[in-house]
Amino acid sequence: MLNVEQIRKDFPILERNIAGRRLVYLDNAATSQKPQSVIDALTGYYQNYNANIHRGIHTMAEEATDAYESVREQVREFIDAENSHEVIFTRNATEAINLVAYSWGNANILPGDEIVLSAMEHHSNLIPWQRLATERSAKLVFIPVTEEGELDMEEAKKLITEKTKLVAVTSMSNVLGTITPIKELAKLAHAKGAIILVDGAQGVPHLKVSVKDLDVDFLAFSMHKMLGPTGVGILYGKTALLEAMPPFMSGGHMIQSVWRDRANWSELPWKFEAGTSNIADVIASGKAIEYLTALGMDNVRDHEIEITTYALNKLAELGDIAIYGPKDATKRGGVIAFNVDSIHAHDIGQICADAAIAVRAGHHCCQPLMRDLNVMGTARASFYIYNNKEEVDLLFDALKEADKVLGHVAYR
Ligand code: C6P
Repeated sequence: MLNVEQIRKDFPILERNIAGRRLVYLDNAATSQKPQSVIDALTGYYQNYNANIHRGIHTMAEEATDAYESVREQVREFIDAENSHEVIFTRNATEAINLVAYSWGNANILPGDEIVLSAMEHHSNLIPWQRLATERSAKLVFIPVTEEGELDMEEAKKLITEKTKLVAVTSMSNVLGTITPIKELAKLAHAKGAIILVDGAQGVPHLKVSVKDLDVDFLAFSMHKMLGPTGVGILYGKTALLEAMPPFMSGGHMIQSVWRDRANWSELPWKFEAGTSNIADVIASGKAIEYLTALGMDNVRDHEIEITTYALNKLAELGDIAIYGPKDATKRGGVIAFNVDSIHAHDIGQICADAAIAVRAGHHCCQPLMRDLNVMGTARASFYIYNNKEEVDLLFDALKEADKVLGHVAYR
């Protein structure tokens, strides 16, 4: 189990007061806070060895290159990939998914092909496929979500067919919290000759991941949701797929030789990293991985189950609350989307903000799922390694207040 009180000391922002109250940060699904080691790595790079990478041969250029490339190896180890050249640095998970949609998608999706998604995808794992499907006259197919908020695997078995070229699914919903059975989906996809891309933006920060064990073809995630800085996404891809794909962006650094009328490409992973990389943020991301590795991802998950179970039970005491997603915390991550009576989600967000509690309110970039749930939006609390039960109690108190002030009268 995690020593949450000890962990909290590593996150200076948690000392912050807002309008005289201690900050309660429950918006971790949007972005996590950063430990001091990550902040120090950022300033350390700029203070001591700021230089461009892969180009210079001076000392600082070599130091920066070594630091940057060593994070690639850390990421490889963290997700248990075969080779570090299968790890591509992008700006965020969204860009990683777009890279696959443009580069692999345009080369492989033909008219009539089917791309299978789930009904709970974030827009980042929906719109790139919508655009590809429109351009290539392909079809999008959606695996539904059951009443219990789980992915309907019986339907998945029927919907993944010989026509399927790609299954692209989230490993954890940023609204329902639902954890999807990726290993099973990978087997279903491969049995039909399709490949699988996993949107790990929510899953990777919270669950132990082995791309080898899951046998996924692509995995996309963002470091900023797992203690790292913004501006760093990861695309993992199997070597054979990445080697066969044309570059996504082109320009400096991704080439081997250039003539006036043509060029050929660098080897992996640099073929996909055109231009100057986000050096400082990648280097600081290494400290985030170090931090999570030291805690142990099994412990991170155990803490999440404990605090989510507590929160689900506590919030249910309100009575007037609708909580979306699986009831059992072992089937979901620490993301709780909810509505209280008929109070608008933004009003809940505001009342929480007045109590220095940061939650998110809105459609969470999942408008199709909101339509399925028949709501305009929800409020959402999301937890991470530094959240404790007292913070859940403070959220409960704020919601009770919202219900007292606005419940029963709001929007009726
Ligand atoms: N969800 C949330 O508050 P980027 O922005 O590229 O780092 O991550 C996109 C993304 C992709 N998939 C899922 C499942 C996600 O949850 C997100 C980001 C944030 O829920 C911001 S909208």
